[in-house]
Amino acid sequence: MDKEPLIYVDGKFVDKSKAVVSVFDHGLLYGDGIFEGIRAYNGTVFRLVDHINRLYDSAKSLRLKIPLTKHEMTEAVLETMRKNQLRDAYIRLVVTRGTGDLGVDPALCKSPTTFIIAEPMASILGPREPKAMKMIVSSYRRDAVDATSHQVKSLNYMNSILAKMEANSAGADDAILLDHRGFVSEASVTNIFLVKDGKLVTPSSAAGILHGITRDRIIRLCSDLGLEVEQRDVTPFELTVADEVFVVGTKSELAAVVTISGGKVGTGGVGPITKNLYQEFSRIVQRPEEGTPVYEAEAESV
Ligand code: PXG
Repeated sequence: MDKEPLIYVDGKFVDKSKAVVSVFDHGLLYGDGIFEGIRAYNGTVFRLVDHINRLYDSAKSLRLKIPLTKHEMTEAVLETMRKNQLRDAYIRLVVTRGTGDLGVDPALCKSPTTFIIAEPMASILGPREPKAMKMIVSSYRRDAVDATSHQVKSLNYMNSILAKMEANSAGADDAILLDHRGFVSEASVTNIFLVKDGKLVTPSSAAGILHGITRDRIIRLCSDLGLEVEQRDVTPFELTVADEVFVVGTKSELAAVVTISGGKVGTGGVGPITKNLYQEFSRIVQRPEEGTPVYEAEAESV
């Protein structure tokens, strides 16, 4: 049998078939935990520092005490990449509240469970065109900022899952969610941008969005390219009259939205600004200075 992938579980590397957590883990019983989805491109973990900082912010907001320092967590991620000899990968880093009893009280959980999975994954970015997606506007509203807000990257994804199922039933690729006020928030696992008259607009944190690391990098890219980006409330009307709409996230990278609830976005094809940002972003992710090197020889040469 081929060698199994190695998974980091609470400080040890174990075979995939033996990587398990307790049925009493509150991450499973109550969704009480946090995670990060991270990508590595050609031996560099893209914006690892940002992901680690966001993880610790999520932990702080839930008063979850991660038993590792940021430095130790960074090393654990890099070591998981090395143990599996990966260069282009998707990394899932999860910290749960740990095992407790059959009650919701986190105070009864002894210590957090940490696991890290790294799997080979090639980028879909390239010199040509982004993927074209058909979206719907979900009938489910994004969780409110004073509820299970997506500003915390928690293990509670039911809101996104319901929207995704609705998209599946409608034959669409994904769903855009509105916030409780009726403004556009984000898609199930991506942040959203629209282009109108050469300017970009993206929902601000008032809409309860996750502060996406890809979103952040795209905003900086736009500023480098001299493109204006407004972060503010976005109405559903604005989506219907946008010239271009695109979504961004670690796993999906950058994808064009060509229809929304059956209506064409702009001319119904991939717009020029979306295409340009996609091509620029495909170059950015390959740069060593955009992340943390996995292998020593590369660390020395940077
Ligand atoms: N919004 C939400 C709600 C997310 O979960 C993003 C935006 C994009 O953020 P980043 O930092 O990745 O640019 C996410 C991303 C997946 C997957 O399979 C992605 C996420 C969570 C779960 C699954 O693509 N998070």
